[in-house]
Amino acid sequence: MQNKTKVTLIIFTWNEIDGMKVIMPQIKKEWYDQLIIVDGGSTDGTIEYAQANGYDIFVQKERGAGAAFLESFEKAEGDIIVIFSPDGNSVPEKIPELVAKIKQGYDIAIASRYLNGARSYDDDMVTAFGNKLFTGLMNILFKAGITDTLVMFRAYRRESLKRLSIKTKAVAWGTQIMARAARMKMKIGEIPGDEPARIGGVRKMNPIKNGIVELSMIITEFFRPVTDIDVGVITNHRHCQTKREYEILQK
Ligand SMILES: Nc1nc2c(ncn2[C@@H]2O[C@H](COP(=O)(O)OP(=O)(O)OP(=O)(O)O)[C@@H](O)[C@H]2O)c(=O)[nH]1
Ligand SMILES: [Mg+2]
Repeated sequence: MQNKTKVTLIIFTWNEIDGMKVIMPQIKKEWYDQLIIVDGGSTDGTIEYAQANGYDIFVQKERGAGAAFLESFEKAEGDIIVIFSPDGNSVPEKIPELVAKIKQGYDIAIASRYLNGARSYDDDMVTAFGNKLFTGLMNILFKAGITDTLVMFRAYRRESLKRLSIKTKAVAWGTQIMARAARMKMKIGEIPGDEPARIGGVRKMNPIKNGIVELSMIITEFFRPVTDIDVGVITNHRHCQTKREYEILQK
């Protein structure tokens, strides 16, 4: 049997019926091997729409975007995992581009809204400033070398993601991933990806509340002592067996 790289597409929904109707038909079946929709408890027909169209949807047991990630990650069988939002903010055609980036050897591929002329049509002054601030912090504190730390539209090599031992149920789950991946010197790549405006529904994200959670996640991860998460098999397929080796890698 051929060893084909499998792709799991994970879609986050929470009352996104308007976006779903427009975006889901644009997602081509040949782009993925497994599609999982994780729902936050929609009451607007999102669940019924998904079921009527044969999509595999489940309602998360615990609250929080981080819980949505953890519960869907548990079900993911693919070698490559793509996280997608069907609210209009993620461009479906970028899915195969992100997958291709992982196949090139990256552990994480980001659809950056600020790379090479890409832009967000959903940003306001507060979110534009927040993105700059948090990306700057990630680059200074973790040497992440990226242009967009907050976008959820990313692809991951599953084995690399597993090594990060993500446990948080909070909204800043993506930041915990970036901080740990950068600290481990994982190979993080980006492609430019415009963020079109949201289609219908309401924004779930509260910029101020989220900002506080994101900031505390960055600080917590920065001061987290070196543990077994950081040592062990380090990315780029390099091995790092001791804390000392890990510290050398950080320099
Ligand atoms: N399953 C699940 N999905 C969620 C949750 N919170 C948000 N989502 C979905 O995740 C995607 C991204 O949501 P957010 O990152 O919170 O941002 P947003 O509400 O889209 O806000 P804007 O993009 O700024 O308009 C959307 O498809 C949401 O419906 C949650 O707790 N559980
Ligand atoms: Mg959105």
